[in-house]
Amino acid sequence: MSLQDFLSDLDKLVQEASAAFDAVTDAESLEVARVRYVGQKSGALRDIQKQISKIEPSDRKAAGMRFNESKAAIQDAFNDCKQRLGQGEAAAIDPTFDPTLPGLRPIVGHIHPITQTIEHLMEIMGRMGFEAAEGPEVEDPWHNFVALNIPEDHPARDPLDNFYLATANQNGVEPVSEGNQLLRSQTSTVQIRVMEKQKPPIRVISLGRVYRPDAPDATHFPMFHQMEGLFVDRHVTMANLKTVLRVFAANYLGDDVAIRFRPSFFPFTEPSVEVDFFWNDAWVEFGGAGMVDPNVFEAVGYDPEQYSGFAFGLGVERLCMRRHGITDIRDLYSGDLRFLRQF
Ligand code: FA5
Repeated sequence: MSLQDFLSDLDKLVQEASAAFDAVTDAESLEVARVRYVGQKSGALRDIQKQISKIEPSDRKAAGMRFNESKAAIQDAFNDCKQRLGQGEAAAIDPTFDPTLPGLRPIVGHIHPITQTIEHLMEIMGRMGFEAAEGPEVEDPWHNFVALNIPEDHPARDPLDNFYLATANQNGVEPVSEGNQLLRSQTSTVQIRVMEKQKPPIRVISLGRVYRPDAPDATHFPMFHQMEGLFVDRHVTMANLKTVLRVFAANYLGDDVAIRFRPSFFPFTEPSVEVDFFWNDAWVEFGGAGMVDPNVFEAVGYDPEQYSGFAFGLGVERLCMRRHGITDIRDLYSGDLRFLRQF
């Protein structure tokens, strides 16, 4: 093939391709023109490139240079056409792409409502000077019962009311006994752990999981969270307890909340009370509280003649549900993202 013929074919192709891209009116005709002229597999440019090998070797360099110029010109015509259609790269990839449609919201994970509640409660109590303390979820009977003034024959230690851990020896699994370790049934265990390590004054809260073999219903779950508070110093009174809980409730639920104590019994506090908050026209029980029993102080080596203190334990799920208007505790643990994404 002569160089002359090759160059005139090349010029014709540039003219033809430019005219074709000029005539394009929509994404579909753009795609047809693209395949025809710049297509990698069988486009016209590709075909003409193959002719270079048939030209006299001395003319091939010139042919190659002109080919590259023509290729750039056709590519420019194609790019101009794409821009003219206002569809950019995406149109060439997918002619059905409509850049004016709203995008898809990316799925971003977020913090579980109970974790959010825990962070909020820590923040409120932190402002009143309560530091966070932690204890293990697998506990021994000393911290879960004995040091909390719950003696060996107390019904609260019944295996039917607790998740005792089974132990095994070479003969197999041994029967569960009340001396075994257990999943803690209350965060009051952390009171003991803190007092064993620190001397008064003490002002701590502990937020964590507890476990009880309660049948699940709208307000009960076998695993739930408690917020334990402990304040020990000289001359601490029940009035201090009520003030701290009222300030807490006002911060968490709002200024219009009222607080009520009802007489109750817990082995580790004397006197003991149930704590109710009045909010949105109803009294709701949130937990228990009281003045630390002298027997508990003795178990951790504090002198009950010198020190007094209060303690409270509130249900975190109950607080979260009340604030957000959640009516069934099971929703929090169903793993249903349609529910969880609301918080
Ligand atoms: C206690 O657990 C005491 N340790 C509280 C306490 C601490 C008293 C310090 C005195 C001093 P009680 O068993 O009542 O108390 O539980 C406290 C709160 O936990 C309840 O009021 C309730 O809000 C929540 N709760 C109890 N059982 C469940 C459950 N199965 N599911 C969800 N929340 C629960």
